[in-house]
Amino acid sequence: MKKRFLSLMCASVMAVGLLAGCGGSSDSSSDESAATEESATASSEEEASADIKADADTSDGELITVGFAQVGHESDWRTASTKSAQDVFSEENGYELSFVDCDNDSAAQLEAVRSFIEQDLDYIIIDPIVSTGWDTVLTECEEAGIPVIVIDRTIDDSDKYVAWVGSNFKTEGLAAGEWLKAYAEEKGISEINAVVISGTTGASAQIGRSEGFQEIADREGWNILDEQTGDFTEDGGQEVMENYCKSYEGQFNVVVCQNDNEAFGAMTAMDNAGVSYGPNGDVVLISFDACTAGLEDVAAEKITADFECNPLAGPFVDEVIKTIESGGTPETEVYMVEHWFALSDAIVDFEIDGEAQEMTEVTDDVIEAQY
Ligand code: GYE
Repeated sequence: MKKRFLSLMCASVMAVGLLAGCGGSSDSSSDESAATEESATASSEEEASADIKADADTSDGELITVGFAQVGHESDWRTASTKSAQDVFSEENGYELSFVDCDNDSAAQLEAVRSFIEQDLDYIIIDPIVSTGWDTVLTECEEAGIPVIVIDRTIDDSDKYVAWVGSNFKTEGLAAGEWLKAYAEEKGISEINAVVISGTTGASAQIGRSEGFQEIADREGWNILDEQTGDFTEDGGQEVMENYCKSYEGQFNVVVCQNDNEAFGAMTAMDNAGVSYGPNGDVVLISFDACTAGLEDVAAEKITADFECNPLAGPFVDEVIKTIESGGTPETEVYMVEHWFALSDAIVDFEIDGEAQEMTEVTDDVIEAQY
């Protein structure tokens, strides 16, 4: 089951999804043969960790060790994501989880991954704060023979990981844009003047949502007055919105927040500035994530539409690991299922790239079932 035996060659092959025969296995004879291909450094590392692993290597009930370098704790979404991983990677389920909250600090995240390598863990899960700057440390993971699974945000400058589980952020941005177009038509809103509060700059969730919405804005000739980052936090959303309320007073009729927590902050700022929002207000308020508190604000006629991003990746990562453990080939890309939410009056027909979208009406049951 240990990843130490994975040769460099096998690790590269896994990155392109041809895992068969190279993945983790509890068969110690195949472990031995692969181990012969390892470098001298890897062999001495193996010796160094032999004591620690001795028990685990010989017992059937050994735990699979997993390190998770989590982005931080900036949002409700993030809390749900962390809980999903902690629920799945429990001792009860055969795992030992090393969890690191990187507090939105990319340097701390690289350090966390390196500490997992030093601890010689079986698997490393990364939710990359930003999408670039990864190839060196992923090469180190590969050299150590540790399979990396990326969740949520993407890594765009390296392919040295076995699988990614997450969402299509550009589709979420396109959904918000196409919905707004249809909604504005239905409500007779003839001109769109939008301000955008974006997520953490350089996070693929920010990049995709911005790109998707911008694509529709460009096509429709909407006016985007400004786009500033709120870092996916409530405080950040409030601060940016306070500035917008001053700088663009009376000029905007749409506010796009790239997550619910930013929307919570933006609402406080608009309340303080006397700006009305929601389905009955002067400003259309669009949000992403659709966490429980976000949907409560849809139900309370504050957020006009909320575009879901599903944080419950844990079971899918478990599946990837189980597949590798049994010598199989995991799916290299797993997309989470997501929904677009509004109250009935704001449910409109729209398409993304010619594909009709279904919207979900927010009811008590829907809120109850959310994370
Ligand atoms: O939208 C936001 C969180 O990466 C999709 O990160 C995730 C985003 C999510 O902070 O709430």
